[in-house]
Amino acid sequence: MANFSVADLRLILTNRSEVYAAVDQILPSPERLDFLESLRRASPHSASPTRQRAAEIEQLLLQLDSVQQLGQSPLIAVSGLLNAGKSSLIASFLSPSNRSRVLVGTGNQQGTHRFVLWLPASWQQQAAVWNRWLQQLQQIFGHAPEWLSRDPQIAYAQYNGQSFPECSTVHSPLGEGTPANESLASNSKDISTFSIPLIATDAALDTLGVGLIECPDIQTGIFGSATSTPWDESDLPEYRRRLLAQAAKLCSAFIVVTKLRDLHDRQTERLLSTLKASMPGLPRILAINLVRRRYSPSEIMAESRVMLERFQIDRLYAAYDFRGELERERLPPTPEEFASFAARGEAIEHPIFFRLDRQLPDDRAPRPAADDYLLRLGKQLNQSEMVQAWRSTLTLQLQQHLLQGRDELQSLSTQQQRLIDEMRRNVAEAILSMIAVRDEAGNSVDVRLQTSKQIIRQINDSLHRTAPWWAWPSLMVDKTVAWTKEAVSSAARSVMPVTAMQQSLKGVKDWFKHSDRSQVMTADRLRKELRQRLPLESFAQWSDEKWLEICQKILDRFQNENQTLLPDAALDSWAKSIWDNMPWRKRLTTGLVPVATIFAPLAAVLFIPFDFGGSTVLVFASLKELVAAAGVAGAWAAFSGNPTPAVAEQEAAWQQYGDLVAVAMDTLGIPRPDNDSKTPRLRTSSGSRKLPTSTLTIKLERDATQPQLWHIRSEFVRFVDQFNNLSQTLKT
Ligand SMILES: Nc1nc2c(ncn2[C@@H]2O[C@H](COP(=O)(O)OP(=O)(O)OP(=O)(O)O)[C@@H](O)[C@H]2O)c(=O)[nH]1
Ligand SMILES: [Mg+2]
Repeated sequence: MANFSVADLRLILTNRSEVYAAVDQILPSPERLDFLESLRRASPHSASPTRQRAAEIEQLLLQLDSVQQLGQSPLIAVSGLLNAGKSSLIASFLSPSNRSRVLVGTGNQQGTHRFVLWLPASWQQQAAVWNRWLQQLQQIFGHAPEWLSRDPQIAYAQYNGQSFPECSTVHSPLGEGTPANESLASNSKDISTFSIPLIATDAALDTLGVGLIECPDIQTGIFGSATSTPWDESDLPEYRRRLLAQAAKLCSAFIVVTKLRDLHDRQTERLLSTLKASMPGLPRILAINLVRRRYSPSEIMAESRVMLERFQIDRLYAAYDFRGELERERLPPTPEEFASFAARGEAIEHPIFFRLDRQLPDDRAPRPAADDYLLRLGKQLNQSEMVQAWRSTLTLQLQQHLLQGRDELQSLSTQQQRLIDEMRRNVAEAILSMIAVRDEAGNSVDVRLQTSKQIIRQINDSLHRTAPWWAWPSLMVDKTVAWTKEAVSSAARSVMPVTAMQQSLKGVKDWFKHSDRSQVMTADRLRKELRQRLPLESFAQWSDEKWLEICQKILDRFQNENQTLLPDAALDSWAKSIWDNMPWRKRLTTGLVPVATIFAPLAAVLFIPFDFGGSTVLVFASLKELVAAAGVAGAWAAFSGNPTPAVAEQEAAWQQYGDLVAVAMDTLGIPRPDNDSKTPRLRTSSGSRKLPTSTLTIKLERDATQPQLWHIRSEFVRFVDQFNNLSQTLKT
C-alpha cells in the first residue's frame, strides 16, 4: 500500500482527475467532483453535516501539517466547572507581573468568558511558528485572536466578555494594541466575543516549558451567573461545547479542574466525556482544587479512584485551600519555583497542586517530590510521545471523517437514484392515468391511441384502399379530400354544408365531453397530474408558469416526433369490415352521399386543438371510440369478431405511450431508464406491463434547478479503503 504525506492527501481530496475524483455528477450538469467539493455540495444547507465534515477535514489537514512545528512545547487545555479555580491554576504558572492580568474570583464580573491562551514568550520570537499558531486559532475559532491587554482593568473586561477590536492580532500580529480607555465603558458584552480568543505570552512559561489555554466553563450562560444552572442536554449550548472540543484539538494534553465535591457531578462527567471524545488519545489530567485540609491525601485518592478508572485519567493532582489557619501542615512546602517570593515573606495566594497517583504522600504532612508539583508538568510530558499521540489522534479523526464522508456520499447517491426511479414511475403513472382505457372497476386495462395526423391520414388511406366498387363514385367526388388538419376544413366545406360540418364537430366534442374527459391531454392537465405524483421536494423551485411551459414542451415535442403508425394490413382488414357493415351502402351506391360526409366527424377530431387556444393538445381515443365519436353506427359492428386490428392498435398505442413518457422524462430532466431493472412496471388489470422503450432520440434537458444525481466513482470507493488504516498509510 502506498504511503502518502498530508500534502499528498490534500491534493487527492481536492483533485478532479480520472484517478482521484470522488463523484461523477450526472444531473443537473455532467461534472466530475473532488471529495471535499462533493461533501460541500451534497446539501444546499450551509450548516449541513457534510459541509461541516468538509470543513473539519480541511482543518485536520492543516493541523496535521502543523503538528511537527507546533508540537515543540505542549499546549495544555485547562477546563472545568464554574469557579473551579481554572484561572487560579493558570495564574500559578505565570510571572508575578502577569498574574495581575488574570481575572480570578467568584463574582458575576469575575468569570472567564472567553478562551484565553497563555503561551511561552519564546514562541512569539519564531515568526514562522507564531504565524502558524495565529492561523490555527483563526481557523478553529473563526476569528483572529485578540491580545490580552497589559492594563489589568482592560484585561479583566476582556476576560469577562468584552472585545476590543483594536487589540486584534490582525492589526498588530506581534504586539498588543492599546484600546483607548473610554472604549472600556462604551464596549458592551456581545455573545460573539465568546469565540474570539485572547492571547498573551509570559517568559515564565518558557522556563516551565508549557503553554496553557483557559477554557470558559460550559455549564453556565456565557456571561455566567453566580448560581450555576444545571447542565443538561437541553440547555447546554451546542456551539460552546463544539468550540471546546475544537480548541482541545490544539492541545497535547488537558487538565480538568474540579472541586472535590463536584468530582462526581454529572457536569464534570459530561466535560470529561466531551474532551475524551474529541481528543481520545491525549493524556487526561484531573486537578482537584480547594480541598479542605481535613481530608488527607489518601482520602482524596480514594474518593477519586472511580473517576480515574472510568475516564482513564493519566494523572491526579490536588491542591488544598491555601487560605485559613487550621492544619497548615497539610499544605505542601513552597515549590522551588515560588521560593523567591516565599523568601520575601509574601503569602502564596495560589493553589499548589501536587500529584497523588504516582506515590501517595504522607497523609499528615505531604512532602511531594519536586517532580510531583503540577508546575513541573511541562517538563515531564514526553514531548515526542505527545506529538505522536497528538498526531495519531488527529489522524484517527481524519480517518473517521474520510470514511464517514465516503459513506455519506454513497448513501446520498443511492437515495438520489431511488428518487429518480420513483420519479420515472411517477411520470409513467401520471401519463397512464390520463390515457388509460378502464374497466368498470376503474382499473386500467389498456392505453388509448393518440390520434395523430399520421394515423388519421392512414385511416383515410385505408378506407380508400379497401372501398368496394359501389363506393367508387363517391370516392371520385372525394378524391381531392386529404383529411389532414390543414386541409380538412376547406375540403369538408366543399362537399357538405357548413352547418352539417359544424354539427359533426359539435358531435365529436360532445362525445369527448361526455365520455371520460381524460382523453384530451392539455399542458395544464399534464401539469396537474405530474405535480400530484412527483415527490414534493423535487423541482421545488419551479413556478406554476415554468411547469406549464415544460408540459407544453412535452406535448409539442411529442407531436412533432411521434411517428407511430398502425400496421397497414391490420388496418385494412378493419377498414374492410367497416365497409361491409355500412348501413348507408344503398345511398352511397346511388352516389348521393359523398364518403366525406360520413367520415368528416372523424377528421373533426383534428379540430379539437383549435378549441384550446391553438397550443398543442393530444387527443387519445381508441379506433372504436373514434368511430363511435364519428357516429358511424354500423362500423361499431366491425369490431366484434375481428380482434386483429385491436391487437395491432394496442401495440401502437403502447409504443406511443412509451415515447410520450420518454419525451416527458427528457424534458423534466429525468434520465431515461438505462436497464431493465430501472424500467417502471405498470399495473394493468391483466397483470403488470413494462414501459415500452422509446426509440426517440434522447434529448435530456438540463437546468440547475433539476434534481441532483451522482454516481460515486468505484475507483474512489476502493481508494478510500486505504484510509481504513490511515495512521499506517500517512507519512510523518
Ligand atoms: N480559599 C481559596 N480560594 C480559592 C482557591 N483557589 C481558587 N480560589 C478562589 O475561587 C474563586 C474562583 O477561582 P477562579 O480561579 O476565578 O475560578 P475559575 O474556574 O477561573 O472561575 P470561572 O472562570 O468564573 O469559571 C476565586 O475567588 C479564587 O480566589 C483556594 O485554594 N482557596
Ligand atoms: Mg476563570
